[in-house]
Amino acid sequence: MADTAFPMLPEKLPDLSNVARFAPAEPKVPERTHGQRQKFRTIWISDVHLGTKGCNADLLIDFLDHTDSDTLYLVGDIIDGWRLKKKFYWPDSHNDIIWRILKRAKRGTRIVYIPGNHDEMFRQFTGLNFGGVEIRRAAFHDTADGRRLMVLHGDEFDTIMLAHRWLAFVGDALYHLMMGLNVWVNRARRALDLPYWSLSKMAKHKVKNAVEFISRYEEVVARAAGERGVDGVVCGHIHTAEFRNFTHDGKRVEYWNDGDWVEGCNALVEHADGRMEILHWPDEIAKRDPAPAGDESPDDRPDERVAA
Ligand SMILES: [Mn+2]
Repeated sequence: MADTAFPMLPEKLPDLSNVARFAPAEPKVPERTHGQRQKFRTIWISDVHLGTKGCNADLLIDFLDHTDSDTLYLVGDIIDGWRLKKKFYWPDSHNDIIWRILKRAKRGTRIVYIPGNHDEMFRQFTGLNFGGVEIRRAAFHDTADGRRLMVLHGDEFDTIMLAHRWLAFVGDALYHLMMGLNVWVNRARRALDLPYWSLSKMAKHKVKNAVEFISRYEEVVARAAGERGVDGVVCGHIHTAEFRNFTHDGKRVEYWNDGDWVEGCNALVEHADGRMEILHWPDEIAKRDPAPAGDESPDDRPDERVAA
């Protein structure tokens, strides 16, 4: 019976049955029912990378419990099938996220899932609807103030797929290491009568390339949107939340990247009037009013005081 539900699932895939055939069990982390949810017209999130240790599941659960929207776009790399194929890692909190997304669909949120390159195995289901989740290759979104935005993951615009921001940081650490190493390399070269050769210069060049890659990626995506005649584009993929204005044939083209839930913990939202905003969720948590007395007041938690 189970197989007939997903007849096209290739056998080589990791067992995603607990994701696909989601059981209506209660989540491990109960949904917060108190307090008002922040209501948006639209929410875009991407690059969650469920199935990896890097995924910031707790923050995303907090986000999902404090927000609501008419439409939710899942802009790709929600589940990291690449990693799951190598090693199955699926803590309860990751299931809790799937549970919350499907619960939203049941509550009436329109959910559009655009698989990315890490969850490309779901692309074969393009056009289908699973539990209220529409699977699309790309989508067009009309904002409340009449702008038409193209929504896609964005991996179709890079060829090397190594544009993640952490690469720049790894590059930076390597650069410093190499600056130290450079001294010794050139001392040795001098002793051997060889000309000076800059190891650090080469490393610096690589870091600069990573930064240039992001900038070039944004231009390429915006140009593609301009060529399609839309007012803007929403994408993810490079783990760098950003808003930029471009011009194509004298017409304004907006570039929006909704960031990620690995390092940035960003979501892109559209307010009721069409105004869009990139949220950095840790900042939103910090802005929150302290919990009402009696609910989570420290006096009620002697254990924590001892621990502190
Ligand atoms: Mn990606």
